[in-house]
Amino acid sequence: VDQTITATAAASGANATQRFTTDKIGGAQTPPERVSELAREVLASVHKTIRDHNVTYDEYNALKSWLIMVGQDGEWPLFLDVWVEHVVEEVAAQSREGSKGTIEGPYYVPDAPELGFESTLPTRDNEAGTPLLFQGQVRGVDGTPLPEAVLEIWHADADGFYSQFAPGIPEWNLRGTVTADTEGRFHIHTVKPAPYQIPTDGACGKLISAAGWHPWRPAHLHLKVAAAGHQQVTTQLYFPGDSHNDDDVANAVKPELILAPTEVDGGQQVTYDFVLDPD
Ligand code: MBD
Ligand code: FE
Repeated sequence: VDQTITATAAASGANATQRFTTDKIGGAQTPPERVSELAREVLASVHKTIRDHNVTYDEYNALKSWLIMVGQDGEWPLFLDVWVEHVVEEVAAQSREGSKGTIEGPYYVPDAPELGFESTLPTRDNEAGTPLLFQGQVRGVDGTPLPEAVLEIWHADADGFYSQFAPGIPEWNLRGTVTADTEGRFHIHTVKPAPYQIPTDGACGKLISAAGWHPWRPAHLHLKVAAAGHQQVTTQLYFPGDSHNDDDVANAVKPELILAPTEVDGGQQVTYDFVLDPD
C-alpha cells in the first residue's frame, strides 16, 4: 500500500489539530488564581531544570526552534497526548471503580456510523489483517446489565494508519458507534490493528531520534463506552505478546487492558466486559 509513502507528520498533524479545535475547545473557564498557580509551577520546574543542568544558550535555542516546529507540524495534539495525557487520565480516574480507562489520544472522531449490537466495522474490500470478533457485555458496578449501552470504537488498520488522519483511506474506515442489545451485549467484527508508529518525520520524531527513544505504541483498539445514568469510560485494549506493551511511547498500557483472544476458524475472537460507574 502506498500510504506508507504518502502519510506525513505535517498532514496527520494538521488533521489532528483541526479535529481538536473543532471538538474540544470551550470548556469551563479556569479561575485566574489557578492559572497563576499552575503556570508558576510549570515555569519553576523549567527554571529548575535549566539551573540543575547548566543549560546553555545553544540548548535554549534548540528548544525554541523545536517548539516552533511542533506548531508548524501541527503536532501539539500528538506531543501532548503521547507525553502528558496519561497523567491527566490517571488523576481524572482516581475516584472511579469500574473498568480501567486510559488516554483518548489524538485520533478520535465523534459521530462515527451507527451500527447494531452485532455488526462489522466499515472496512474496505479485502481489508488486510487478521479478522477479529470483539464481543462482551456492559454492566454497572452492581453487575446489572446496561441495555443499549453505546460503544464508540476506532482503531488503526493493518498498516498502522487511522482513517481521516492518514491519506487514501475511506472516511469512516474502522470506526463505528455500536449500540448494545437489551442486555448490554455486543459483537463487533473487525480486523486486528497493527502496532502504531508515531510519525518520525515531524517534530515529535525529531525529539525521539535526538533522545535515542523509540516511536512505537503497541497495537490497540480505542473505545468510549457510555450508558444512561453512567459515567463514560475512554479506554484502549491491547493484544498479548506485543513487545511494546511494556514500553509504550505514550505510557497508556495497564495490565487490565490486555485482551486474551483465542484462535477461531478464520481469525481470532475475544470477550471483554465493561463495568461503568454511576453518574
Ligand atoms: C495513537 O494512535 C494513540 O492512540 C496515541 C495515544 C498517541 C498517538 C497515536
Ligand atoms: Fe491510537
